[in-house]
Amino acid sequence: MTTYLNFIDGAFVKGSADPFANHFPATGEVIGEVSAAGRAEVDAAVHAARAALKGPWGRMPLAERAALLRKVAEGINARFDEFLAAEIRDTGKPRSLASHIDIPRGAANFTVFADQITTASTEAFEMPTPDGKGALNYALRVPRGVIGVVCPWNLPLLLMTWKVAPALACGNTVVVKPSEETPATATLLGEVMNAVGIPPGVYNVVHGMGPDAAGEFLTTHPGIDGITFTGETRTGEAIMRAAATGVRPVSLELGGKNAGIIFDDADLDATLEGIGRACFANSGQVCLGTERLYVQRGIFDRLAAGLAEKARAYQLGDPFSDATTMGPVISAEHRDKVLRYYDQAKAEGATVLAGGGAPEVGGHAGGYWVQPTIWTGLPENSPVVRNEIFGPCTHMTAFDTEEEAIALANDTPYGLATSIWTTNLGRAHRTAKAVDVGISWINAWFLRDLRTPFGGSKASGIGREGGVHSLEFYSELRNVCIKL
Ligand code: NAD
Ligand code: 6OD
Repeated sequence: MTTYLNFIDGAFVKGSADPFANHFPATGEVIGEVSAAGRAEVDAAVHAARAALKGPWGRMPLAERAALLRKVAEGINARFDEFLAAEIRDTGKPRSLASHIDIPRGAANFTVFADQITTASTEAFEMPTPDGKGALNYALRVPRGVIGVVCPWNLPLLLMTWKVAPALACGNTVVVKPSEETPATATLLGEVMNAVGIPPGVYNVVHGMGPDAAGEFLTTHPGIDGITFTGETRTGEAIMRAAATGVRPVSLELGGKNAGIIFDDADLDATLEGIGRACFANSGQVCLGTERLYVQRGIFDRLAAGLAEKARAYQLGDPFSDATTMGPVISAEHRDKVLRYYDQAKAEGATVLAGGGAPEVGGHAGGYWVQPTIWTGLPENSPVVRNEIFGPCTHMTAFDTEEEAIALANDTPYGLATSIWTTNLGRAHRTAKAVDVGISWINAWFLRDLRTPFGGSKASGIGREGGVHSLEFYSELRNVCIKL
């Protein structure tokens, strides 16, 4: 049994709120206890972060700060296996996935934003003045201050460091509230921060739930200068309301109901591989995943048969085994929610091409398992086709024309991502431009260059992070005008 403590001012401390259990999703076993922060610990974390900002961190030259962030990346890599095991125990995701995506990206976020901040530039303008002597304007990039970082459970280390790394690179300090489901890697990162010499108070972690608990205590705390959040759209709305007090900036990366669009000229094998991952990777618990699939009529049946075969080929089992390709979903509550949609799809008369229920997974009876599932035949206004389910499932609809596919893809309150499959170059560019999302992939899915703008349109979020866009959120530009 591991006890997850809060990390405040460089020390691991017990919280004053009621502790809660941490479960291994593959078996449902209790494997740890989370010491939840009350208002007092959240307050202490915010004060420690403020003090660090005014102390050595605030005075540290940029090159030294960037060098320390590179050491954080090295520190994660040096303890790769510990981070990997911690992430697998918290989420149940297969080792093959976490070792290729979650942990390497957790480290890479620190090197990428160390590079970014050391190469960033700002504007300068010379201007004429009536006395003919002129003036010079230049912009200084200054940190925002103490940043509240609120994270989800689906890619815990990856998504937390995606925010912490640029925030620290810009000279801010942070208080992180990891998801209550996944306390482990944020806590372990505290040890790395201490080991590599990040000053106390720069990186703080408070554990607990969201509403009326650590999440809300943090986002409503007047000592927080900006909030970055990834999670559900409804939570994003609550956080935006909290941020309105004191006019604090927010960056919101929210939910999606992403459409995949497959034209009949697509390379079928490449499409099946890419779209298979888009529908089922991480048991469908990826905000960028494809839960609506629009397929041109000429290849619909072949695509449906191929995808159903892919769904049935997933190996559900021990997440620590290299043979396992799909883990459970995160919690009993989430499994029940996903299975309610599975039942609703059947009740509404969907044709189930694969899965559709809860599997038996040998030796893992208490785990939170659901089958990878494919439906056809539901109307576009079905809640199964409209709501984000966040499970390993997708609904397929046939279309005839490019215009029809674009209209279907855009008929959603969300606007996070799309994955378009075609070998027609003109059609690829037209469709990528016409689908109202923040991220369009063509003949690819979740192919990430961390310098690119990342974020959603409509109900999928506000703002862009990534590369210079992260610097724009995590710093402010102060214009200096000097009369010559
Ligand atoms: P969630 O919104 O339930 O929780 C996210 C975090 O917010 C947790 O730490 C939670 O404790 C906290 N929280 C909840 N209520 C709060 C409140 N009132 N005040 C402050 N904090 C609060 O999301 P989740 O279930 O952890 O994650 C899944 C969701 O995240 C999905 O909707 C998914 O699409 C979305 N997501 C989006 C992106 C993106 O980049 N757009 C990435 C990953 C996940
Ligand atoms: O790759 C990233 O940087 C990122 N933010 C991925 C988000 C995945 C959502 O589940």
